[in-house]
Amino acid sequence: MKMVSLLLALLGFSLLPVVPNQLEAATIIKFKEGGNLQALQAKTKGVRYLPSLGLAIVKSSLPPSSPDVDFQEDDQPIEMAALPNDTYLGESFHLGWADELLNYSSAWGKTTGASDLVVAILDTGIDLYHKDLQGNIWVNSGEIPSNGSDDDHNGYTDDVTGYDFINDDIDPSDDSGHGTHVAGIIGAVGDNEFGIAGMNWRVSLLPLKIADAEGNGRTSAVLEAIDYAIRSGARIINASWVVRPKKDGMVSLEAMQHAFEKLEEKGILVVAAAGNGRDGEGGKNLSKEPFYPASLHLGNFLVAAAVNSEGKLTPVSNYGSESVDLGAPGHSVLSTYPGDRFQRSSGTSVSAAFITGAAGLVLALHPEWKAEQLVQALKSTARPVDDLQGRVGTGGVLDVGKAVEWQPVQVTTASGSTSSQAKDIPVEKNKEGAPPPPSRGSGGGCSRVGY
Ligand SMILES: [Ca+2]
Ligand SMILES: [Ca+2]
Ligand SMILES: [Ca+2]
Repeated sequence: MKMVSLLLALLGFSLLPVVPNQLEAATIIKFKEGGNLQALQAKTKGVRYLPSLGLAIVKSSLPPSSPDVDFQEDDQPIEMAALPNDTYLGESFHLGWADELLNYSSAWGKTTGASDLVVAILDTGIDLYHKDLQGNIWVNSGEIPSNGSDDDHNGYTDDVTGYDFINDDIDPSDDSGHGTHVAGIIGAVGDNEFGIAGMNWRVSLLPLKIADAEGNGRTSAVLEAIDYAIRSGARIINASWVVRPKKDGMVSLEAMQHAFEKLEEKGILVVAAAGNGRDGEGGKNLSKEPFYPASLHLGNFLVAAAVNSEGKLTPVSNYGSESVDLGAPGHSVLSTYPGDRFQRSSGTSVSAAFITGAAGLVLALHPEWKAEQLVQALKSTARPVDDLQGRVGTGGVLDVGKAVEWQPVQVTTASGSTSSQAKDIPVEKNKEGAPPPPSRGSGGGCSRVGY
């Protein structure tokens, strides 16, 4: 029996293409205003309602046409946006060349982060016990562990350190490495005489597992994670993944767009990876070939392209001045890896983590700021790089040192009172390509997006 299993495993690995979509697919529905949730739950098994989004995930067959349902759509597969390479063991490391490029040593003169700032990492999970992360993992203060009771009434029993939406359990540990690498860039514990320093030496990393060991996830898990993140007080969502494109037909992402719009309403920043070229191909221009969520293009988004140590776009990084905002290191960056290890990794996943880390430092200094100010702070201070002109909206790379010094322009009115320009000037929608634009536009009213 063992021989047969081994043979199948080897065949599966060497001959068959990886089948990415084996996770259980769900149906996503949105309720009408005043829709009757209880009636639906009485008729249908496995309904999980997401109160902050007004959506529900249904993991069984839905009754034919319900009057309470606004829309329904199929689950969509997603994939991680990193390209792992060589493994490093032992020794003490720093983030290396990224320091000079990003100017973050200068930022650290102002702040090294805030331990109560919640950053949600929607990924493959996080190694909760990594010596360089453990001290910065979010703890659900409203939940008493291991008493079999949902003490904070959030719908999840004994969830003390986030949630695993793939296996539906309270252990969002990382069986891949992707999420742990992302987490270390954002917030590996600094000044602890071990490993690396994350951009935030102290922060609250909320692990929300939305993808399996192979980096394959589903949009239904993302929606559950967004609802959880909102209710846990997250200020930033790191999305280092993309929806897997289909060659044929439209892919409906109405529910995901609805969820990201809810985040925008609440002033929660979303940092998304632009995505990487697939199957050995180079990076794509998102203006011609959209990747989601990057191409959703909402006002609370920052989208990251990957650059090398000279600030040049890496060959695999997607780009596009309408959807992608700025470059950040995305080539051979060292960070935490499961089992107290450290590894180098590349891709726009890494770049998104740097942007998230920078936004975290800005929020540590200005905890009252919303996504709108964070977007302006990071975009308007990006350092111009010739190679990025016309390829990302700002034409530049992240400059953390400048970002933490940014202030909204104060406008003096005739009566002599001052007000913040960032708050008083309406957000200009759909302004594209002007480096640096005052804010990101919304996606031109696309309610249904696809490939
Ligand atoms: Ca709970
Ligand atoms: Ca409990
Ligand atoms: Ca450390």
